[in-house]
Amino acid sequence: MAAKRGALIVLEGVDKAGKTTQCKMLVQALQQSGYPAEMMRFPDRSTTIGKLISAYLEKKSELEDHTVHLLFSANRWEMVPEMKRKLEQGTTLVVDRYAFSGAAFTSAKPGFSLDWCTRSDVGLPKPDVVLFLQLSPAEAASRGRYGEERYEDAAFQSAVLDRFRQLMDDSSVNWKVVDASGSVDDVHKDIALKSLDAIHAAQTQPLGELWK
Ligand code: 2DT
Repeated sequence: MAAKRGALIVLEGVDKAGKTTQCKMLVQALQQSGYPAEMMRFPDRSTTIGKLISAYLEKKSELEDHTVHLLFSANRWEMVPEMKRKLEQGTTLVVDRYAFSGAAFTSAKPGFSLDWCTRSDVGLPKPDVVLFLQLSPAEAASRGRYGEERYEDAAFQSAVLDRFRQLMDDSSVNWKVVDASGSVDDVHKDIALKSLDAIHAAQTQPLGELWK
């Protein structure tokens, strides 16, 4: 019998919500419970495209806004064969940011519609669940100063949060809101429960296509 497929689990949220910490904790907890799991993150800065994106984020280079949007998207598409292979082999993928960050961040820039921003990601592997780590701007601010990378300022982050809210109105995506204001362990417990539901559901459902 073919192995049961793994689940595609995405964590999204504004900066400082704890996405990366929670992705790592989730992968470790899943592995310890006997579920094959691996972490991925977007942008994946290790590829040729990822290096262009990384230089842009570090403000070492300038890129036209549409161009960088399409590079972020291409950086997801280039990983799709590997993602599908792993999922089919039964590995659950825990992904730190995905197309939702792509659409939310670019559409927070002047002159970009959410519709245009989702187009280049239509048909990507559809997450079995998108966990949105919710944190108010005040709580995010209380976690310390933003870093020095592009987009790391309070006004832009609040525009991004508005766009995430719009994306969450789309019921074709399985969004689950996680209150990220609690302790790291409490947030982890919530995420782990929601992820196990997604893993079990994925075993009897084919992988979908995003926004299609
Ligand atoms: P981190 O590496 O700290 O997560 O920051 N972004 C990300 C986009 O603008 N478009 C995208 O498609 C993705 C995945 C969010 C990465 C920064 O890049 C932004 C913050």
